[in-house]
Amino acid sequence: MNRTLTVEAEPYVYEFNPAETALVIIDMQRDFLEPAGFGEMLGNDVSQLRRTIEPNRVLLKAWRDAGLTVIHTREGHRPDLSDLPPAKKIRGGGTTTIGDTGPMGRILVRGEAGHDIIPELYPLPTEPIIDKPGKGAFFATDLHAILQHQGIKKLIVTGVTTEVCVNTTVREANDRGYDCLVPEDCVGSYFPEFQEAGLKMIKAQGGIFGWVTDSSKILAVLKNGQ
Ligand code: TIU
Repeated sequence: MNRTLTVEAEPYVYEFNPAETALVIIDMQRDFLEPAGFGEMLGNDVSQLRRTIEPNRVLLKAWRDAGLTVIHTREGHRPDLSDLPPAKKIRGGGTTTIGDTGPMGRILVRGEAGHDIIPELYPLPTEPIIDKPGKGAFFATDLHAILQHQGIKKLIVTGVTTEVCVNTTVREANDRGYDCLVPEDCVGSYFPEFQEAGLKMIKAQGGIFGWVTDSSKILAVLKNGQ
């Protein structure tokens, strides 16, 4: 699919060539989304994130069916924790922190069950997974190189959480010259007020960081564009 499609979005229409656009799914990991995971252990309401699973599943299927580029990310650290900043390890002052044993293995450690992506959105072997130590998907990863090698110029960014890893990634992408579109039903926050503010911040001031839409609008143009 190598032609320009136009999606209704805010603050104005978003134009993209699907062949040059990647679907980037941020941190849909078991520890953030599953009941009894690290997120819920910290007292968060995971249902606020779980409502994004079905719209992400549908969008991912449509993107795959159209033969387009999909990238997944996971937040986490090496088992020896050598890439874990001491400040991140102690932040929050909790008794159980990153690297300790949690409900689904060592918390946010690569290779542990809780660190992996939820089964509903599990990556295909052909889809790169970016293992990132920070909130943004560009910091200390090869994401930018992978996108450049594949001729990707625009990103549709989904996943969790809206105001943390999604916003940080959109800001990093924007500074690197990518136009980002965020489907609001495919991103989630534990906090409804941050969901709202996180989306407003992206589309304010003429799309200072990017565009916001609903996945149904992307699905509609993909279908018509085929
Ligand atoms: N992926 C991501 O957003 N990581 C977080 O730590 N999010 C929180 O909201 N805590």
